[in-house]
Amino acid sequence: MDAGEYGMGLSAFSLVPLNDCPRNAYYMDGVFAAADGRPFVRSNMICVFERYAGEIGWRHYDVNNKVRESRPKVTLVTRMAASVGNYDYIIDWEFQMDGVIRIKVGLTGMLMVKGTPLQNMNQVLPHENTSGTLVSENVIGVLHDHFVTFYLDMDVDGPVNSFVKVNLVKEETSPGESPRKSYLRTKRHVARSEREAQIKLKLYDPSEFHVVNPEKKSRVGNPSGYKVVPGATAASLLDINDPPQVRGAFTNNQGSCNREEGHCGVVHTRVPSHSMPRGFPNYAHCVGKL
Ligand SMILES: [Cu+2]
Repeated sequence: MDAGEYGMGLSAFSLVPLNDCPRNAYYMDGVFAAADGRPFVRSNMICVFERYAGEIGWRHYDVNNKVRESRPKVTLVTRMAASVGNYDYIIDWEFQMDGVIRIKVGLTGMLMVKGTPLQNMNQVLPHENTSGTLVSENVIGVLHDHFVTFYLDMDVDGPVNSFVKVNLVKEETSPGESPRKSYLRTKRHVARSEREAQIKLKLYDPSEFHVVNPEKKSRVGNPSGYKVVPGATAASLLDINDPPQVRGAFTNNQGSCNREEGHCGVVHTRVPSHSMPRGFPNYAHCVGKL
């Protein structure tokens, strides 16, 4: 939507102090370009705040030595809200003290609905496709999906970054080798092409996705990098040649990298329309540069 017909940034409007963000938030204005190129300001476009939600940042209890330590979790949050038609997208970037960066997309506003003569679900004929469920008399919440995509230029410790798929695989022991039948090991694969960097998530073929700088090593020789962790994701069920799918081909995979443009990454989230998300259950994450 950022570069599409609506414009996520252009659809962003002023936040409501105290209601959209907590009372310790600092608000920042946004500068936009009008159709004639002139700049104009919208106030309170982004809020920045520290969140202390009573959660644990780190803790450990050493049973043997009876040593107990705990750190509170304090997170720096930046938030904006884009009102695109009937929907309001709330986009949070969270920066944790342990280095984790979390992107959350919340969806609120008004439901996507259509009118119907139906007043109760008991009036639906056995094989009738209503394209959703009644949310009120004569109103159907229409089944559809939202895919949210992010592009990030990671530049981890410099511009020379690699995208690494770390596949978790099952190894089987030889007969008599061990009472164990199987164990886990990792297989690293550095993507050499955009095609190799495409991600299709599979529950029984799990992978981690790392963006590393192979030229910057830690004291013990590991490359510096970030792990990209997909949140709630969904694959498109449409036929790959269906016109909406051709137009939205970025949903063919759950992640990808673009070598020429020097950035990469999508992982999508799907939001069924008639079940309004509570809070921020839907996450989108990003992958970095090849
Ligand atoms: Cu929708």
